[in-house]
Amino acid sequence: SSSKLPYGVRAKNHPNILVRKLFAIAEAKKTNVTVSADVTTTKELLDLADQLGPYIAVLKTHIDILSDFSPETTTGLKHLAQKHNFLIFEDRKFIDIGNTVQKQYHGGALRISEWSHIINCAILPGEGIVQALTQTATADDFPYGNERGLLILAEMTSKGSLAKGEYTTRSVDYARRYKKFVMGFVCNRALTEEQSTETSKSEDEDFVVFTTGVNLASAGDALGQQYQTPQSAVARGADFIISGRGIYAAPDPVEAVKRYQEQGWNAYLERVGL
Ligand code: BMP
Repeated sequence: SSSKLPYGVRAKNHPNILVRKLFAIAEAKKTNVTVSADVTTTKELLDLADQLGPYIAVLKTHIDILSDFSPETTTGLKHLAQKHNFLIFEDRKFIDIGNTVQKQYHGGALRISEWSHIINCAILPGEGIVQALTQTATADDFPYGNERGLLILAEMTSKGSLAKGEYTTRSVDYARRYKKFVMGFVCNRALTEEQSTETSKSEDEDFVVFTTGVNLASAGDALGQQYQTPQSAVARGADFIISGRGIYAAPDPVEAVKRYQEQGWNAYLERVGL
């Protein structure tokens, strides 16, 4: 399966231009780390992005937790993404009818389509949510064309998560149906062998796996979060490991991100046999 192939090979063959860019960044910077920058002021967010930028492939935001969000927040983020060569992933988890999510994604108060390369959605509403977001991002008048992608939230890390079974299988079905915009999944393992009666794996299929809940120092939190190490996440199929508090809440976040980078990268080299 594609998870045994080096990022560079996957970059070369991939039909999606944003995925090519993502793999190229990983290869160039030797990192598969996504930092989940869950801080609550613009200054903290931009400082973190500037400090950690050299060691990460992707910066994940929850833009609605900032107490002082303004256009300066996203101008700053875009500038730092260019300076350090990383992508931005707004973890908005769209979950509504198609007509609503189109307006939440493109335009609105947060203007997410303008600054976030990667977005995600849950498929609780059914296939229509993926269809609607794909329609917006592939329209002739959509200004950011090939530089945007969608991850389907196919599983969750929290205790008792209901994102399993048929929900997860359907996530794979919809990804296969809307490959033009869907670049992969947020999930806890490789889903490439997931098969339903409706869709089956195609030869050229190469979905990207982002895994959250990565932490070297803790097994979980008091609110149901469940952690694993970079090594175990990558061995189970993560192409990109997402860590929040393990990095930004460490005594020295730069020292911490370098540790996650090294461990995530070594686990990747081991998985692909390099
Ligand atoms: P932390 O590493 O501090 O536990 O943060 C995890 C991040 O990943 C949070 O931003 C959370 O919203 C997100 N996340 C998660 O923890 N589990 C999931 O299943 C999906 C997520 O997006």
